[in-house]
Amino acid sequence: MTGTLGRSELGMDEVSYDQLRQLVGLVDYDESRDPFPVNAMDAVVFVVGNATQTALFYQAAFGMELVAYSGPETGNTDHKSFVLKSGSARFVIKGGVRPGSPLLDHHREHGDGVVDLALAVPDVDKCVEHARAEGAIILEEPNDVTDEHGTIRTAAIATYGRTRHTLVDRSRYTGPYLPGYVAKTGSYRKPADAPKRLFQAIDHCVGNVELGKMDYWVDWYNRVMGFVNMAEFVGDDIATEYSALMSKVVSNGNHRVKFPLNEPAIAKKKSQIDEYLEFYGGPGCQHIALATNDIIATVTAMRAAGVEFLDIPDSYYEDPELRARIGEVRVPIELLKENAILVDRDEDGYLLQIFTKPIGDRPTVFYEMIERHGSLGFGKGNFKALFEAIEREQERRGNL
Ligand code: TYF
Ligand code: FE
Repeated sequence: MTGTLGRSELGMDEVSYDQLRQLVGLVDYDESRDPFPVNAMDAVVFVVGNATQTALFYQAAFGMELVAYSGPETGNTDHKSFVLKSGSARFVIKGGVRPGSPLLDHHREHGDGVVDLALAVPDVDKCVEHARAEGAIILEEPNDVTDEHGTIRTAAIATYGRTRHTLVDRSRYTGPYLPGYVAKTGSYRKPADAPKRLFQAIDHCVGNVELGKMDYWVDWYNRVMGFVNMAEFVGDDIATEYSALMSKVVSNGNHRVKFPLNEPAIAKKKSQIDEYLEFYGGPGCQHIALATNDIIATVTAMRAAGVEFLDIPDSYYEDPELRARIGEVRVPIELLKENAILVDRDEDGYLLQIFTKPIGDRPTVFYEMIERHGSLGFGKGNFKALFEAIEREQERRGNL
């Protein structure tokens, strides 16, 4: 049920509703009683040390398409900003130009990272009024921004760390991104045999918060944004046994937007979440999961471009218990093994997933590629193998 949501709000101009349902695991829900209706992610906004080169990385290694730009040539003397798309997913990459740019201060403190998980909403004012009543920090009051392409209404609220949620209503706007941006295609040329896209949508964005703060932020998303708790979580048991983290997942009503939240747990080893908090300089976005309908093609192209993924030991694939539990999946298990792709099955179906190593200089942000076939989960059956693989990397960095 799409309710009153329009095509573009759901990202349907690029990817159909039925495709999205499969890709990110949508469920039906009654939108009429939602105090804070959210349509989709509008964009993931990054601040990086070199936006010019990072924008090339996302074109060459993630197959994204450059669509818009703002910078000194367009009258924005403070920073450069590149807008990239893949299906319904939009990334915005910003880097400071002038030495006095606030983005450079942010980068000095946090390194490359996510500053904004922007949300497409049908009614910015309704969301802000609800958020205010629930005590959220309003960073930017609702306001219209207009140019020759129409009007965008935006506002912004603060979430964990220095991360924000900008709320965007672009229903009266036809420009390439926001006022101040010009349409731009890159000089990058992808290989002739490259797939059309390597991913179609953003599946989930994960936040790392401080020890003891996970439940605070789960409650915050419940109250401020009307998000619901999803079934999957990493509790005390898994935390002490092998993960050294606790995790719960909140999502909007139809699961289009899903935010897992992690906190470190006291365990035998130093938590990967503590490593993140130390190197990011506080809470922030840890990983973004990108939905693909052909994970083999996606991973093949990304590997060819030099992206490194976590190594998974052969024993994972040779485990007879895994083989029995997984049954038949789209890809032969030998091919999964060759590519280090993980597989999990639950009552609704199965999923294939793989994780990159941290993509920047600091051991902070990484990516997950996910191919869903009915499963609405996050790969609970893989947590042990995954966390062991992450810890091996942590050890190689000298941070375990
Ligand atoms: O998003 C998830 O829940 C999965 C598993 O530090 C996961 O991708 C959870 C925590 C973590 C890394 C991966
Ligand atoms: Fe994930």
